[in-house]
Amino acid sequence: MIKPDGVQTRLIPEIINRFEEKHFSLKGMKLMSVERGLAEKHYEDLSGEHVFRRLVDYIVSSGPVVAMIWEGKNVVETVREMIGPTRPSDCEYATIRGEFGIDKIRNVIHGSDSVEIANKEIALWFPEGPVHWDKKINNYWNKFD
Ligand code: IDP
Ligand code: MG
Repeated sequence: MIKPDGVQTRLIPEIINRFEEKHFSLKGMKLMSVERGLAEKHYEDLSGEHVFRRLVDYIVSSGPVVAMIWEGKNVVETVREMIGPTRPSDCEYATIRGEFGIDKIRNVIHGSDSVEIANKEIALWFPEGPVHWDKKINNYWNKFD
């Protein structure tokens, strides 16, 4: 999920490009304002932490986010590596947060921790489900030449 600061600083194409260059496949994407209930559910593991209220306020009131579903080999682990650690100043430069993150709250992007959590987050953010590509498209897309 590209966080509000990532959208505000015009990083949508940069981030999509990085994942497409890794040959991951986009299976869902939407620009959306986040309702408080959704933000609270998304970050419920942090509900006991001091940062929870600030984080939820940030997500619901700082502009839209881009929710995405990406598929590919080791996608969850690789995307976490491409994003970098939570605090941008702890990141290697060549990571998304290392290059573009401002601080711990405004750290550009959320990535799921594990495949299990990714599936839960997909159900939460995309109740309509991912886009299913018809495999035949790969054979037919150029028949209109
Ligand atoms: P992650 O996004 O690197 O997985 P989590 O520990 O899951 O980090 O925390 C979720 C988000 O909550 C972080 O991306 C960050 O924006 C925010 N956050 C976590 N801990 C702090 C903190 O101590 N100060 C400010 N923001 C925090
Ligand atoms: Mg996390």
